[in-house]
Amino acid sequence: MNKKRSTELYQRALLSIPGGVNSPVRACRSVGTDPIFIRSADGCRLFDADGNAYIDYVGSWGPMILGHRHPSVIKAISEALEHGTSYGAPTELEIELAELIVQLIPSVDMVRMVNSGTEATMSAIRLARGHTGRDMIVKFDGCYHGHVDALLVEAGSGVATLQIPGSPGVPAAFVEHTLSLPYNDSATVRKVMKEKGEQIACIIVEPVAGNMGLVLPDEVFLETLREVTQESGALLIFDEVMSGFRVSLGGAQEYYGITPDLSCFGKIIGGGLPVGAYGGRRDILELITPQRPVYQAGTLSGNPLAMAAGIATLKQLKQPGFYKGLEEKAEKLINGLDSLAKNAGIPVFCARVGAMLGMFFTDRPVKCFADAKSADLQRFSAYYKGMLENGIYLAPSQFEAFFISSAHGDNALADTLLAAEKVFASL
Ligand code: HOZ
Repeated sequence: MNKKRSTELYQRALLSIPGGVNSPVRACRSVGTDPIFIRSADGCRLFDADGNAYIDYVGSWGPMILGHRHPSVIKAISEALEHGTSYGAPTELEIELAELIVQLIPSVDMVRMVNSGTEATMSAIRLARGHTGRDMIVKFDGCYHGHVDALLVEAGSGVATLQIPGSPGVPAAFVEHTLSLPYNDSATVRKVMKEKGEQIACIIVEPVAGNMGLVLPDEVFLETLREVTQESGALLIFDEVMSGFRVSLGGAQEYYGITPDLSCFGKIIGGGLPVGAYGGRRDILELITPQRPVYQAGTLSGNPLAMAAGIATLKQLKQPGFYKGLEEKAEKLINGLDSLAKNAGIPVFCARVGAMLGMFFTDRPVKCFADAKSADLQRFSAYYKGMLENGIYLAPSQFEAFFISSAHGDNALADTLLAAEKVFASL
């Protein structure tokens, strides 16, 4: 595979951008390769600067549930563009997207738009602290909620990929109110909440963990979180930046039947443009400025192009049968990968919920961060590189999920399984 142009671009990027990238995982360091530079995308395919084509299972890390350049999304952005790009003033588009989210997520009475998932979780934490008058927060090992200082403790995604414990630049005082507990460990959650529950402002969790690879909640974990927060007066925050509108139309909260107090969204609600949002109970959301004093603001929040892309995307997702079709593809792919790996004698642990998928190179079930970290990272690197050589674009880390879109057709799935069979045989 020719990578000449990508290599040149990477060398150039290294001179003006730290690490040559604007987000660390995409630098591909943990898998021992250099990043591929993308020139364009269409449907389920990416095309790089050297003209190579790939079947894409990153989907811009989640947003591209309709595939790239979906006609209705492109049309909506083009129409919004005719009017202007940013006003820093209210528009009808913001109301329309907020109304759609309120309509589709029953726990959300009101929603505030921001520009990224990080902003959403940071603002939701502040709101929970403002609402409860408490400082301490509980998160879970291996969950990643963006690069918020207080949430980088034992975090997943890039922090896990780079195998660093947290980050320099985060003062100890900023994390002294953060407790990080093992995911899916309901007994520890109960114990901690019994001892400290009255000091806890909130529990924040990825209801489907997608930043330590894909780790699903067990039958009682989310229920336990709901129960202990209700008992202690803490708020339950679901970080649905990844799972929202992906595992089902109503997100993980609908799929597992648990109602959080606050939810964070991002990725899909922006249809591929930069959007985040946090929402939930009206009595809590009304504490935000300018109504009441919990401060949060943003110049580009509610950007008209991003709102238009989000509205067009959510309208497509509402079409009858959309998720059924997507799940069928996802099921076919994960079952195929699982049996091909096993036939080749490669132990893997596969998981799927909706159109979110994961595969760990391990012979044991993965239920928490410690399990995820025991996966064979060298084997993952070899798999990643082999798949890329065979035209399959995966997230370059064992600690990330992978995504399928409605644009992944039968041929793309068959080609992916053919590539996987070849690569598994070589591992
Ligand atoms: N942290 C995101 C994935 N969980 C994005 C990584 C990237 O864009 O490089």
